[in-house]
Amino acid sequence: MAHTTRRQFMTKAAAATAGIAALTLAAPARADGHARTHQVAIKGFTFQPAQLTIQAGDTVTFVNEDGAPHTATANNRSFDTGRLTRGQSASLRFDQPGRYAYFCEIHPMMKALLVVE
Ligand SMILES: [Cu+2]
Repeated sequence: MAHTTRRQFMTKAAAATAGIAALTLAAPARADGHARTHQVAIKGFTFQPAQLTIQAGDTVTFVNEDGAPHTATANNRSFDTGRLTRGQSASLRFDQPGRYAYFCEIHPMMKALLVVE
């Protein structure tokens, strides 16, 4: 069992404004009850994998393995891990299908894509 910490990164009002329920813990999980947790490593100033496809209801844990601080921030601001220093992680659940391009706010050349099916 992975030891992940769930953190609320946006208020419900902010999430509603963004048109998503991705960070609402009360939202239903996948119908089959087998929501998974995926991991994206942030290392070498890259997101690995650079493209990840998950199912709605799944959780993604972003782990910063670099010495430099990073964020994983949606281009449309629908999600944001906030600043992660070395060894820190943030777990976000995605309930709304879509293609979410994201980047690092500190190093905007760092880009990746999350696809929620
Ligand atoms: Cu960065």
